[in-house]
Amino acid sequence: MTNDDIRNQFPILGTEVYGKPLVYLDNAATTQKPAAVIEALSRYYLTLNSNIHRGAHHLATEATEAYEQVRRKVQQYVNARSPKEIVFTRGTTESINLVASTFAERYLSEGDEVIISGMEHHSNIVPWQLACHKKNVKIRVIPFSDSGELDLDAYRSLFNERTRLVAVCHVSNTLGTVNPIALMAREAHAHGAMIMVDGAQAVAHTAVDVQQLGCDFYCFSGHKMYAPMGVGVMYGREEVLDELPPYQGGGEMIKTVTFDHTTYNELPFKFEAGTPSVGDVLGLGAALDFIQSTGLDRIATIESQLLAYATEQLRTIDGVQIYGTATNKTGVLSFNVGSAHPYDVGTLLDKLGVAIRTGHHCTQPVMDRYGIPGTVRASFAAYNTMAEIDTFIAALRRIAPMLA
Ligand code: C6P
Repeated sequence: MTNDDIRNQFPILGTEVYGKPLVYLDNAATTQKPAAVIEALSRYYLTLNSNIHRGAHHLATEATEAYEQVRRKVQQYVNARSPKEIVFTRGTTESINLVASTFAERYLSEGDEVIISGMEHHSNIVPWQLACHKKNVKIRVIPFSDSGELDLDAYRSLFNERTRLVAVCHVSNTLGTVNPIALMAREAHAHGAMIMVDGAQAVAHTAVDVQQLGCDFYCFSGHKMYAPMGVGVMYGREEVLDELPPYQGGGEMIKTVTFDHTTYNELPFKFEAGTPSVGDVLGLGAALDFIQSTGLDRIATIESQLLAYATEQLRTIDGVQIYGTATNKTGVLSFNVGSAHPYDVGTLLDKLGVAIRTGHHCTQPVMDRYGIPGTVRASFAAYNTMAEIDTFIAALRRIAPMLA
């Protein structure tokens, strides 16, 4: 496996921490950024900075065109039918809040039900609680097995005539499980419900075709796919988005305003109130170029090789317990070392230059399911190497006896 050509595009990977080369294995939290993305950001502020969709001048026209071009790139990347279906947000969290709030207003009433899964990130639990609480709507939860796979029989049994929506992650940020979205979408539609997919952990690791998946909404963040922080996407089917009320009011989302009445702009602008983060959107465009020039297939192959090797190596360390062993997994590896607190493991790994995440990973119900306070989580990206896995495993081997 050679990926020097990928690695060399990421300036930060040359960093040293505590005098040791950085081994960055916290990619599910956020990926590092290739030089092309950083350059796209600074190019915007150096040469193009202006507000979009409203200026009559050259810079504003150029910036607007560049921004709308990224929308078309995203449309192609997820195979949406139209750029009108791509709404720029600040990230997955804002995308899901947008869907939950507007969907509830338009489609939910007292006694209705929404299905989520037991492995959701808090971002795909709390917005539904907020929306459902207001309308007296019940939330039902799909359980999952010890290996971290959703119980699909239980899923089928949760539907009834009051089910309006399923909200589920494509990939679990804690367990790495890839959920069978196409199948789950068929089931939801057969029961007259819609489906919203949290794609935060999927979109940089596996091909996403919203039409093939059959989802009504698909939400993701730029910063987990090599793009800057501060930009995300809410894909929604045009027919559904047309039916939804606006999320926030302000400039750009209107057609006409009087003190008595406002008419709303067409899609997707109806959902993009105020000045967007134009530079970050352009950075997202550069990140998509990076992914496409590298090849998503190649990225997925590298990450699955890293996952297989790291899993095999981890299993050779006494007392290690892995959480999430689904057959269909992406490069996320959650584990504990004996009864050591995950935070202690993380702190010691950090001192040896290895960056991983510890804690509940914003999935407290997953921790409750296993009866643990948290896990240590290593997560991989296309620039990681087998040598880095060796460093990580050697560091763990060194600290394991200290924690026993
Ligand atoms: N997970 C992690 O370390 P934002 O913060 O809006 O970009 O993404 C929220 C989010 C939603 N869904 C899933 C499945 C996620 O993994 C995340 C973010 C990070 O796992 C930070 S908690």
